[in-house]
Amino acid sequence: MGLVWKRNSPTPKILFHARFPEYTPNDVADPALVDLAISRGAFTTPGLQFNSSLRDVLHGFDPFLGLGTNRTADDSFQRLTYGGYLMRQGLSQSVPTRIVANRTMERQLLFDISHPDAFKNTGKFHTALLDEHDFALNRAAFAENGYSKGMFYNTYCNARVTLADGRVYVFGGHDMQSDNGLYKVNIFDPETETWVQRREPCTRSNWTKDPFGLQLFAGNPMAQFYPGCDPRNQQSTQPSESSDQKYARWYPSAIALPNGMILVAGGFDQDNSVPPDPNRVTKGRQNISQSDTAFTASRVNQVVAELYDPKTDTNVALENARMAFPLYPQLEVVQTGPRKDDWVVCTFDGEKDYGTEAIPGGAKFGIGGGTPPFTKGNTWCLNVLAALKDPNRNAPAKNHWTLVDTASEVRPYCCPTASLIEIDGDGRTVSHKWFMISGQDANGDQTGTVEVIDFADAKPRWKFVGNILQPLATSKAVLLPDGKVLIGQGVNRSANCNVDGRPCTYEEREGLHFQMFDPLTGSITKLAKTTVSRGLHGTATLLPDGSVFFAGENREALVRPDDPSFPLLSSYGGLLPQGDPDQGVPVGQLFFPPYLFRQDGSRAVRPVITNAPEDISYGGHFDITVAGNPDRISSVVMLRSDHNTHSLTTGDRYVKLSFHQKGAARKSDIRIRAPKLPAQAVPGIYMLFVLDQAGVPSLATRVYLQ
Ligand SMILES: [Cu+2]
Repeated sequence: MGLVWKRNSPTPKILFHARFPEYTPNDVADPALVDLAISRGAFTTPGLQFNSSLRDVLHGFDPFLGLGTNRTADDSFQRLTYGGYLMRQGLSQSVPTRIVANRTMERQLLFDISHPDAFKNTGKFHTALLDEHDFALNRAAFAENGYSKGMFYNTYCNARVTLADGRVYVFGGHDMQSDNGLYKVNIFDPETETWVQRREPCTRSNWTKDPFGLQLFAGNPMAQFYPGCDPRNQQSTQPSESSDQKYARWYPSAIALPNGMILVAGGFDQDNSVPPDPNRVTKGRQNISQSDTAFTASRVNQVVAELYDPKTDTNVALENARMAFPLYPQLEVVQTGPRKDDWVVCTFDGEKDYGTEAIPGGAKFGIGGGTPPFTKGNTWCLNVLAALKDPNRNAPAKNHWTLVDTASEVRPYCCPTASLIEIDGDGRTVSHKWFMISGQDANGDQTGTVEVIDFADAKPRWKFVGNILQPLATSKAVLLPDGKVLIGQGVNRSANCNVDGRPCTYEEREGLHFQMFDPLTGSITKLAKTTVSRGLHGTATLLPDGSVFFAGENREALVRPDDPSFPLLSSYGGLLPQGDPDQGVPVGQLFFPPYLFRQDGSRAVRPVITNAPEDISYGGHFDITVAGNPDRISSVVMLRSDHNTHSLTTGDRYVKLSFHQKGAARKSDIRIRAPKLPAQAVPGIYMLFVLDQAGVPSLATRVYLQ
């Protein structure tokens, strides 16, 4: 999720993406059929929710009980829209929910945080206790934002970036069998609250016309696809158009560049060498036929970065600047000199020598693929503009990359970063620190270490800073206006989650304690804890009021299996333990950082920005007015907050600005030096905060930097 701002609205909304943004739960698991045989319902029955859509027991196919014909594992959604490939993980991680009212909602939503119902709640702390009434409390603050607003693709696990004009760029995601990447670039426009029009695939439009293929199968029970719409043909699932990227990807990273373009790096795809296996046999969530192994082995790691130009809605592939990365590589824009074009994009875990794997179209590596063994913690920096202007841009090569340093931890995937830059009164960069926080080490075990590199140093080198409270993967790290980093909701489900050998408690495994990291001192402070666990697919974002909103996660993980507040369900024959692992209840939480409180627990009095410009420009200065004595203001910062997922916080940046009191005549005015170069702060929307001497932030005002 991430913030989206309408031009004349003082507060943003939050754009959510989840699995199947182009469908509702009821679109893929027919509620009538769930009602027909409630004990076999696709939504909440243990073990069965992993399958995809119900078809119809009356017509001979039941994917769950095996009562049908010789194609017992088939179901209509998989066959008609997923090309006959198995739908990995089925519906379990997103769709099942016992909240009936939620089943009609699209999986892509716009959350209006200024709606009076947005944060209404009845004070329940266990997600297992939440019911239809709790859901209804906030419903009016959510608007459907998927298929009904022009989203036709399964864009989950994509790359999402706020463009300089405030629109949201969404690239990639999952296609058939969840492991084929998407070529599609989708753009969300906050002004119209719709998606820029793309071609609707026939798989999707046919599903609207003939849901579950009931008419189709009435005529031909053995039909494999809608007429003229074979989903094994890419043009059926992703009809080509000029805005497509050259390479399809899932789990790519993307970052907004100083020139207004977007760089996409990394991501995986399949090479299409393995077709779906019509004789495939599935059992529960496992595919037990041979084809899955072969299919997984056909995975490719996309090594060609691409540039998206929002002015032309097209992409340029940098064939000349190849580099292999693990899933969701961390990216950072770095200034290299005093001129506008002096910048590079630095990365993490790019490989030094991938030799024979340097094949056109992608470097291949083994089954699983999520944590390639060849990563080294390398920080390579790409001269994007040089690669773009290179006359040999279309010739496969590994040029335009410079190795800066190698960190001591590897941290592939799920390691958040924090980017802090300070600019002096002359517009020079005083420091530009990039932190790597926890994640995974070279053995794939969780680590709690923090390392930093300062790109403003003459020779930037990674340095060890300290440790967070415990080794964690998938932590969410949120930059705050006081320059500290709120860390929360990482998990460590390994046996040795405690470094001291004690058995792990539930709290420790699920990382329920929040913690504050201070980049200035390297210290960590333990904060309040939550009762809601969020792993890989949880996300977090700073709000303009200085609080932090946490949301999301695989729905199956949202209710702890041993939750003591939920009774044993005898209706399932005692199959369920206390708690209900099957009951994904979508729930968000707000965290109020310590700076919002006084020592005695009362709310801190906040400095107030009474006037600030809407637009600011590079190289100049701008004035704001604060209430009261401007001497109380100790810092002025701009925060860029991008759309984050999988703990990737690429694109977020804390920009500390130089300022002075304007003069005796205008006592409440503060004059602020704007960033000098787009490499210090890329063009676009920022939250501007002032902080008083106690470190209490104002509410943010939105500024457009261009
Ligand atoms: Cu994912």
